[in-house]
This record gives sequence, C-alpha cells and structure tokens, in this order.
Amino acid sequence: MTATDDAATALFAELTGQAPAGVWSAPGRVNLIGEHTDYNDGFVLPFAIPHRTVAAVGTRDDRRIRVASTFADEPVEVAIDELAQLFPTPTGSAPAVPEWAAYPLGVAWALRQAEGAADSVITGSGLDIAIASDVPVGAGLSSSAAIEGATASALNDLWDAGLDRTALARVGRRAENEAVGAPTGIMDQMASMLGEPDAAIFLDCRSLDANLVPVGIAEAGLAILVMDTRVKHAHSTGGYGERRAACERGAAIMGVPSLRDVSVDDLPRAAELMDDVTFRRVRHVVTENQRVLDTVRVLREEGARAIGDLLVASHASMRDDFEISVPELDTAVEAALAAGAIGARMTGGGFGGAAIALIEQDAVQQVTDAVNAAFAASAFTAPVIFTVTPSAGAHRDA
Ligand code: GAF
Repeated sequence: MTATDDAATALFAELTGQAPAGVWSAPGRVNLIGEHTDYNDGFVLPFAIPHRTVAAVGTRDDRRIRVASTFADEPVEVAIDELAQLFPTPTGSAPAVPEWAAYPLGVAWALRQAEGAADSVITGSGLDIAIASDVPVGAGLSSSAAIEGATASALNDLWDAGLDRTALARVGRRAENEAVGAPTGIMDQMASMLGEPDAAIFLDCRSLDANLVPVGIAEAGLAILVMDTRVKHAHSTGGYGERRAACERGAAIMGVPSLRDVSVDDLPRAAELMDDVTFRRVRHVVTENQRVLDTVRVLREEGARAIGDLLVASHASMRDDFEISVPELDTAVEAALAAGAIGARMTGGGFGGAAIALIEQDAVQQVTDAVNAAFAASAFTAPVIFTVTPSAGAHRDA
C-alpha cells in the first residue's frame, strides 16, 4: 500500500465508517513523442509514470453512487438511474455535477453502456468511491485519465463487467469526451491502462494495436526529467478543440478520412490546397506521425541515446506549426538543452503543462538548476522538476 492508497482508504473510512471492498489505482503518463496525433488516427509513444490516482471503493445497497475526493470539499451523490439524465453533457455546457465528479460518475455512466460489458452492469450495486491522487493536476500528465482508469478498473471488478483494458480505456475516453466535455483522443487512457515498467507503448490509434517498446533509459545511464511549468491548461476549453477542428478541415481538403492517411510526400500538394494556418497544423501532424515511427525504430536499433534530435524536432513543430507551446515550455526546453540535455520537448496537449528532457543520470542537478535559473531570469513562477521512470498501468492494489 502506498501513501496515496492510505489517503484514499482513510477518506473512505471517514465517509462510510467502514473499510473499502477494494483499492484500485491507475497512473498518469508522459508522452515520449506523438502529440495531437491520436485523434488523427495516428501513432503515439507514451509511458505510464509512477504517480497514481487511487480509488477506494465499497458497495452499498441503495443503488446510489457517492464520490468523494481529497481535492474536493464535499462528496457528490447521485442515483444510478439518474446518470442517464446527467450525461452526455450538452456540447459547450459545463457538466451537471462539479467537474471533478464528472470523471468518476461519467465512467459509471459509460461503463453501463459499454459494448461487450456483461448484463450485470445494469443491475450493478450502488457504490461509495473515495479518490486520492499524487498525479499533478493541470500539468499535462493525464491526471484525468488516471481518475478514469482507477474508477473504471474498480467498477469493472465490482460490477463483473468483464471488459478488457482497451475497452476500459474506451470507457474512460467516453467519460472525458461526453461527461466532462473535453474532445480528447484515446492516448492517455490507453497509456494509463496498458503501462508496463521500463517500456513505452507504441499505439496505433486507428486499430488500437499496442506494442510495448523497451526504452532502456536507465540501462543507458539516462533519465527523463519532467519540468512542470505550473501554467495550468484545460482541454475542455479553447485551443485544443480548435486544433482538432483544423485537423479535420485539413483531412477534408485532402479528401481522406483522417490525417493518418496523409504522408510526408503529400505535403507539397497540401500546401497548394489550403491556407497557411491549416497547412501548418497538417504539417505538424503528418511529420509528428513520421517522428513516432522513426523514434520506435531508433529506440529498437540504436537505443535511447539516439532519439534526442527527434524530440527536439517534435518540440519545434509544436511551437512553430501547431502553435501549442507557451514561453514557459520553450524556456524549459531551451534551458535543458543548453545545460546538456540529449533531447527535450513539451509533452501532452500543450497551452501549459509540462516539458520533458532526456538527460544523463548524473546531470539531473545541473539541468534542474539551469531550468530553475532560466525561469527566475524570466520572472516565471518556479517550475516543479522531478524524474520519472516508465511504470505499471492500472491495477487492483488491495
Ligand atoms: C491530451 C489529450 F487528452 C490526448 O488525447 C492527446 O490528444 C494529447 O493531449 C496531445 O497529444 O493529453
């Protein structure tokens, strides 16, 4: 049991006066490379991080669900049969429950309708769910997918739904899209469900075929540094949806179902057919897909030390073509590289959040100091900097 397991279990006891029937957890993620490619049916290469969200859950016999969290003042309680009136949240509206509660309640709603779920989900018992987490919120490290993964794993067991990990990832994504109202892809949920120690997940977001790629970071004497800029972002508002719409526009102009079907060789024709902004959005996605494929090949053939240039090119493409970086992210990347990082890039949806740097293990302090100094020189809020290693996906802890 971890400290976060203990926090969720203590909250459950405070809420119910009892011990939970079980404790489930799911991790956040770092994306090594492949940004904004998931909803374009493309390729991504994320890995699960050691930070986890924990759900301590027990059944109750009145067909009501109560959710409580260490980061909310009050629990939220609804009747199971009311879920279908609460969700889906109409496009552009706020959820009918506090946003944090829309994640676990949205999972319960989506799981009851999931394709392939056993009929027992319809008669499933009421639940008390107590949530604790050490995944930083709003840092681009998928705290949302971690809540969804922990809750979906618990409900899958307690309601005997019989869903596999990919189906549970789909449940989480549906909750995020339709209950919370964030138009995200499926990368984060798949990373949180499928993570394994020492491996990244090479995911084809069209087929959902997932292959583990050993990253060998520690063996190569390297480390991955996360630099959380503390610029908060949210994907239910603004820029994320606009980028997604630009990608759909670009695919329509090219006459293909999604940008996955556009290759680097098609880019000159794309440049002739569309306006400059749409073209640059398309060029990011098309070249980023190729960079994921190249990174997987280089990792397998040459090892982690050889992927630095691909990470740097990915960041430049997000900064210049997709325009989802912010000055704090650029500063973190530039300062890390100047201090000797092998590669660095922002990770996640952008508009804030975190960047990662691939560095020598013995350079952790040097790079940390350099990034802190660069933030201080620009009068930015001090970043939070820590190392991560690829870790296990969702599981039952107790
Ligand atoms: C966010 C989304 F949730 C993912 O689906 C993905 O699109 C990512 O941004 C960008 O790669 O994390």
